[in-house]
Amino acid sequence: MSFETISVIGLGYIGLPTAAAFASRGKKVIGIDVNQLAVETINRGEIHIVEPDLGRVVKQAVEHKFLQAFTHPQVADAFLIAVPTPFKGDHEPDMAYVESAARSIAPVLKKGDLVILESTSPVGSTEQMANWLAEMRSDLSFPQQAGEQADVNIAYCPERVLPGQVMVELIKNDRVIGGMTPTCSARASELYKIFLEGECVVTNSRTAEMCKLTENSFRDVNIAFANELSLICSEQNINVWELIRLANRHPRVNILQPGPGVGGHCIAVDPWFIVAQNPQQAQLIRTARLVNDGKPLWVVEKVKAAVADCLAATNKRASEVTIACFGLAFKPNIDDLRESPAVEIAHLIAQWNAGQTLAVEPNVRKLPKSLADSVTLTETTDALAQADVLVMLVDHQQFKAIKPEEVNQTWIVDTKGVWR
Ligand code: SAJ
Repeated sequence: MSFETISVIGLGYIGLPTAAAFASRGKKVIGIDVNQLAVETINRGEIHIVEPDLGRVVKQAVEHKFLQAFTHPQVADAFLIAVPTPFKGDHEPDMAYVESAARSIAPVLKKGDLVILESTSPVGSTEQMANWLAEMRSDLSFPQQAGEQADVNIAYCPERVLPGQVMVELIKNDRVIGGMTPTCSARASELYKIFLEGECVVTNSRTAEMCKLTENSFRDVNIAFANELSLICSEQNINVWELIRLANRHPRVNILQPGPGVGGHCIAVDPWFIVAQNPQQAQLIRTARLVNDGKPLWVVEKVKAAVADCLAATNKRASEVTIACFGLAFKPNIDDLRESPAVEIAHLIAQWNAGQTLAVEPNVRKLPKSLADSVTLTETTDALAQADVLVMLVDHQQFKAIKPEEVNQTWIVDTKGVWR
């Protein structure tokens, strides 16, 4: 059976691009989000999130009536759930949004439908979702009860797109398809092939769930290695950037780059899902998280030491020392400040600093709430002219273009190796 109408539940960073990708292939797409404002924005052909090229694709899709957003589920042939899975308490995954999305579509499900979970989730979540659906619809059969004969097919298919390149990676990346049965996988592959140029690689739902968590944990562990090296090199008075460049000349060594910490909504979160389910076994994954989460505090200590040196070497009082933070985004060349270690560091510096704290962030026009009262958003040239202590936090292209002769400060804390 082909998919006439596709419904995407959760119109955020993953759901909206996915909805737009199906709509751009001429499919009727129903987007569902509990956020009334997001629904209204999308139905005007506009977007409520920042992602290159997304605005254009959504505008076209809405204008040609292929994409329409609602706050409540409607009948469709396929449902993709792409709602957030944050953590709660002691880094336990919070599945409340997935449960509420699953329960909300249950009443409109019909025989022949396909339900896909895309949200990053702990192992076993797809089976759990299938149980919630079965609980609410005893008139339909599900794969855990009827296997290949199920009325409704269910699969786990994680996204793996890189923020900033979503519209390209969504189409080009290979896709892991974890059906609860081979038929579930076949139908899910058929669905993604509507827009996918990459390959559909088929497995079961538990392996697919673990695969997503593994990908981001792999990156977190590797970044932690680089961050730990930066701490060791600081003690040993070795330039970590040069060290990594040299070590990476080895044909089987490829060390990532240290930084102010790990931000974003995935890499700093997903490894905890593995740790929560496997506290005894996941020693390395837990330690990597702690190393990366500890980096902002280490940077702040370096800034305090630089200010102390500045005070010792000049006649200034603490209240006369100006600190400038370069970059607030969670990674280079984006405007996304959420879960950013740079914002955390700027906040901690501003709370501690008796003098002025400046921030330069070429990609935003307004500071986030946590900095609004204590930090002044400044242009690069003004910050370079006014600050006593410079703190490099994000290697945006604009900062890499600053010429060495424009930087005259003695006290520099450079977490990205821009001002080597
Ligand atoms: N970072 C470093 N050093 C590096 C690379 C990154 O400190 O060498 C930092 C960044 O500055 C940032 C954080 O890590 O703070 C995460 O950035 P990222 O570019 O590694 O990843 P995200 O969070 O933008 O996207 C990741 C991607 N996962 C992998 O590369 C394995 C993406 O493919 C996933 O789809 C996404 O998480 C997700 O949604 O899960």
